[in-house]
Amino acid sequence: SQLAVVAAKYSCGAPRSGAEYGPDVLINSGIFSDIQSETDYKLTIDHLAQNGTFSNKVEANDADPDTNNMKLPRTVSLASKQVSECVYAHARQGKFVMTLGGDHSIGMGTVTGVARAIRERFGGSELSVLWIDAHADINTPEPSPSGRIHGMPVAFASGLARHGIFDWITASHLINLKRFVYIGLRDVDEAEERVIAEKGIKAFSMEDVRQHGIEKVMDLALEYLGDETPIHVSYDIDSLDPEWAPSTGFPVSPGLSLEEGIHVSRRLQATQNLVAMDLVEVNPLIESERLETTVESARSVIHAALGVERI
Ligand code: DIR
Ligand code: MN
Ligand code: MN
Ligand code: MN
Repeated sequence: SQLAVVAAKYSCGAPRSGAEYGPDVLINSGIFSDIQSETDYKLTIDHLAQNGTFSNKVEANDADPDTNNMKLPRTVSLASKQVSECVYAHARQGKFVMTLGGDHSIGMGTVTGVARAIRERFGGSELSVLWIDAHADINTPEPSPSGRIHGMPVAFASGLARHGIFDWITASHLINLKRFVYIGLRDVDEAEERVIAEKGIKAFSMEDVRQHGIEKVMDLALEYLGDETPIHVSYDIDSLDPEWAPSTGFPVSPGLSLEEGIHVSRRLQATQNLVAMDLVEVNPLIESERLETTVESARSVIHAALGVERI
């Protein structure tokens, strides 16, 4: 089987830079050499970045002025379009796609690319998405408190938010919020709470995890999606407690323990329906002295999802 790694080196959706260095830090830590030596995955790596270079945060300027309260919308649109096309091309061929971020605005690219590939491969059937995150990332532009698009990918990928600047997102790209589950939420904006309630989106907050345990939460999440569906997991490293993932832009305590995070991956691997994964928001410029801890955690959740468990 084939594993397509996509290094999405962008931070244009976030308020500060650093996440664009995440993919190289993860790759250089050797996480894929283990996978190659312990599995029979054939592996390729694509490197994507703004203008072929790192997308160090570009200040909003005349070329990309704030629009509808969005910061750097043209830059982010181009970045996520590149991600979507690259991910689509791999997923279309039946490869497992592992995208490394990058800020989470790239999630708008990954899930739309995979959703489109799944529709084509399986005669119109829809992708299921698990969004593992402290945040809901479902702000529409106007009510967004920050205007930063890393807080909006779910809104754009589901068609809840639309804008001419993002006109590359067509019906074939859209994900269905009825086939979507959150795990780990604990920092959700008011307008996001309303949307989640109105649309009846399945959401397991951090409180739910504490109350029922991660095993039960995964039982319910997988039961909700059913076992006849391809699954994409978009894993924000900030879903983990800052103890395990300090090097990220918006750490929120208390979060998932590393063990709980690994459990999520293991359960997804066991379904045999996992077709794609994102691991985003590793920012080497934050809490740099504890970057190693963050990278180790990312490595563990990635390995567990691919069925490579370290002794
Ligand atoms: C907030 C923060 N909901 C926003 N979002 C973050 O800006 O839309 N997402 N930090 O990761
Ligand atoms: Mn996120
Ligand atoms: Mn987050
Ligand atoms: Mn974010």
